[in-house]
Amino acid sequence: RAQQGFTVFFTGFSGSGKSTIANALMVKLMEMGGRPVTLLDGDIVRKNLSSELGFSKEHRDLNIRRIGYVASEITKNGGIAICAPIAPYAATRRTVREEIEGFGAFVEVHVATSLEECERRDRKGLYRLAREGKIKEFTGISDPYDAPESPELRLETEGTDVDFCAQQVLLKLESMGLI
Ligand code: GGZ
Repeated sequence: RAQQGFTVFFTGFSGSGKSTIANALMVKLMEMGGRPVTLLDGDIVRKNLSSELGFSKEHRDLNIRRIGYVASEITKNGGIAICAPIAPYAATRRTVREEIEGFGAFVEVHVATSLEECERRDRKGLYRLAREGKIKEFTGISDPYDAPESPELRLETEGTDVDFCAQQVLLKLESMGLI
């Protein structure tokens, strides 16, 4: 019997390392062969699928619902979807989970890099702009983030490298019987 499809859904602050870990995971899953792997990264989705959306609650929810829909189709067809948006609202993540669990597994991974650490790194200079009020509704600074209460996996990224984090996800997928 063909293995069921699944979605790995990363959530965390801007600059937490979601994209980097998601990319490393994608490479590892592709190397294993078998099922097609699709990465729905925050930036890529915002450019190609949600280009008209901003960062109000309504627009973020719509963005996440779109990602969830695409991931559910991939999961339904037996593929692997990797999503990496901030997805700040717990209720919206739950909706997406329910939609996807109708077709396969939903693996929520909290990239738990603290806000302090994300702001200290400030790789893109966005936190500074948010502190200066030049970016409004910035997650963690002037907009909410509901930390997941019971994700399938929580990654503590501080002091660990990307490869180790991606490996933790693979181990979780193995323990769930998905790979
Ligand atoms: C949060 C923002 C904002 C605001 C622009 N709040 O580090 P980045 O740059 O590449 O990741 C962030 C990205 C967030 O988009 P998502 O689609 O993942 O968000 S959500 O799930 O809430 O829909 C950041 C950039 O967009 N960015 N303005 N106000 N992040």
